[in-house]
Amino acid sequence: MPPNPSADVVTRELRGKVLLVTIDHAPVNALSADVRRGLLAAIEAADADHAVEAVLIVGAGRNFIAGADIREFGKPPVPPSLPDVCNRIEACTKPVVAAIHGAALGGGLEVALAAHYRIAVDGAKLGLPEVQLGLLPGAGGTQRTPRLIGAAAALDLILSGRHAGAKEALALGLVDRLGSSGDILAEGLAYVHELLAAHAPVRRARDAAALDDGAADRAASLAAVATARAETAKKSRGLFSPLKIVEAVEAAIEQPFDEGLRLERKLFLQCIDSPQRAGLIHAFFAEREVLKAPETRNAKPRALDRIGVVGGGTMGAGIAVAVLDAGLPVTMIERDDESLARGRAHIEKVYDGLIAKGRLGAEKKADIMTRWSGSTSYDALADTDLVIEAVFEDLAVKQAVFAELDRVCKAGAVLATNTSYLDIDAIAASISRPADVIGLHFFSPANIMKLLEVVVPTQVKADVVATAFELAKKLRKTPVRAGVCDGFIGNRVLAVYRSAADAMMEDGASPYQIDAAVRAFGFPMGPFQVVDLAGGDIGWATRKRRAATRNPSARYVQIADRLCERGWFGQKTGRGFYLYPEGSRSGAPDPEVEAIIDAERARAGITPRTFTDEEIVRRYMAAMINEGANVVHEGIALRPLDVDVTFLYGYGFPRYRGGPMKYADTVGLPTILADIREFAKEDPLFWQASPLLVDLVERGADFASLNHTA
Ligand code: 3H9
Repeated sequence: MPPNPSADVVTRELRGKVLLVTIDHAPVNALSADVRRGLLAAIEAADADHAVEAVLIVGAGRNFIAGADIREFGKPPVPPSLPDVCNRIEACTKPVVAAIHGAALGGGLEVALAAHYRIAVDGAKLGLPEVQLGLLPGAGGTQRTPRLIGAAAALDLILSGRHAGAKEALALGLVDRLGSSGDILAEGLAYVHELLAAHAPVRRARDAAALDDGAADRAASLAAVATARAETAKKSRGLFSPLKIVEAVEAAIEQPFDEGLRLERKLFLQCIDSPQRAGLIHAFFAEREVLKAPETRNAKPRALDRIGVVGGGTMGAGIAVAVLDAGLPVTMIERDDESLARGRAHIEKVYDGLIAKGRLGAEKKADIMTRWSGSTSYDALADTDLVIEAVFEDLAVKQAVFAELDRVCKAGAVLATNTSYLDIDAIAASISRPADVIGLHFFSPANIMKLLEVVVPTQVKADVVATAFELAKKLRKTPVRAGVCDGFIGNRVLAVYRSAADAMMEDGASPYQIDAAVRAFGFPMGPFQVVDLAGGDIGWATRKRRAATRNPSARYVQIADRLCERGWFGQKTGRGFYLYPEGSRSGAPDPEVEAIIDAERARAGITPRTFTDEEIVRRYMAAMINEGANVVHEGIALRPLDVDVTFLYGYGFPRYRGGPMKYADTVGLPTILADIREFAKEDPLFWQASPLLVDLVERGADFASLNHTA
């Protein structure tokens, strides 16, 4: 007999009158072709076997079923399709019960909804998260869910993609029973026996009554659809699948079940074909791949029980909040009592904000603050396992802090700097234990932003890197491994596309047009809005510091300097590139800024020209991609996907485009290279094609080909 791989991943065992069907496909029981075949065969066998009176489906390991096998999307489909498998489960002539523990997500929940009865235990997570992958539930989820729990609840679940726990699933009507113990098999078998004893009939979600034909029910359901459609059109700017979800759920109300399924299939295939699906699924795998830096495999993290933070400014306080939120104690060091009090006040302000919004109780805040301690003496850090320095961005100042840490910290303590661009090798080399020094580059506000660049200097030990990744996990941050250079991955690439934006501004595009074009691409803000939010003075200080080392032949646009000279630093001063009347956070275009830009163009001898929005995006993206390629080429980023995750999590890159390098592959690298060569005719010094980009184009390869596991 030919080998039957489904036999390994879906096992069948007759337990008395019950056919126990176990899906055992590590790591998460995804519904690969073998699993689908195995499930289908199991139901066929149950129907054909007189000894079987009911079927129980369970998942082995930590989950029921995590959903369709995401790795199969974009490849030629392999039968049987999941909708066919679900329909076959539902059509089974004997009661089929799904016993759910862990994840029952996407296609996993759809399998459960096709079963006739469902039981879930504590810790179960039920949801239809397809929307997060640019999809809609494509195996009956848009048709069975509203029939079981009503249109409004189904729309909420499917459009948000959120997970419901077992209790909520029971309340919603997604499951029929809660198991009282954690033993899913025992709970499932007991439930099946109870159903058999009660002669419970086969009961199909396609016939369920939540969308009754009654006129009132129908009107309420259609109203829920109308509301969802209006909200979705407003909220999911640029996303393809949410409105398709609304359309599919509407069909569940208005059309017979089989018609609805047909529409769902059609819409699902449209989603599968959309570049958004490819971008979102790339993001899903990339954010898991970044966790696999080589050091995390080869070394064990050190202890992380007590954390120190040096500096109580915006960054230090934000980092301290992130640490406190992770349930860890934090010791903050400041130079004097006043600064320390300010540091504590910064932290309290974050929690007071949550209290004001009703998201935190005063008692909880008090409880959290018991884990905070402060001191003006470095000696208070003697016991800490890891210290993060977040003081003024100046090498000498930081080296002085590290000298103190070297003096007081216990052997084996990890000494981290939050510098955004300084040479961490130089910081490490200045103390007696360079192997314990690492960069932890948080993004502001540090308690909110998910990105953590783990900057790996040359002398650092592998277990220190592994500790940094462990810290990221505890803080629920997304770590990206970066090498030491000016700006690491993110800020280095940012500096280049900011220059491209400045050049376009001086050449004739208004900052408002550039921002609008970048927003239309999918970023939440354009580059000049970002300057106004962060504070123009920060970049100005950096530009002044670098003036002496700047290549005198490189183009330097002075418009931002002109604004800063007037004290227009952005939101905090009420004006920057935009005007912010009365503390408003959304700026209005400023004719005076436009006049300054005109004057600067005249000073530079530039005759302004027009740019289309498309031209703006092409230049902006070409600059970002080219520098991203350089960062990979130099080994600053391990792979293109590390650049992608940096931009998705730290710079507002639209997730549905997967990140700049994924986007480059979508457009085609020859097109990007041709653009760069075209732009180089105007400014050959700035537009130098990255050797990696040239090499990939010559080989007919793409960035994805470099995304192997590090
Ligand atoms: C769908 O179902 C479409 C249908 O409606 C219609 C079809 C016609 N496939 O996250 P973890 C891998 S769309 C393949 O670290 P955790 C993951 O890459 C799907 N692989 O574990 C990782 O691999 P590696 C709807 C998958 O315990 C490993 O499993 N479902 C899948 O932190 C462990 O993952 C979803 O969107 C998959 N579906 O969290 C659910 N899922 O070890 C997506 C995971 O090589 N999954 N992997 O890096 C999740 O949300 C989480 O993985 C889960 C476990 C909560 C299940």
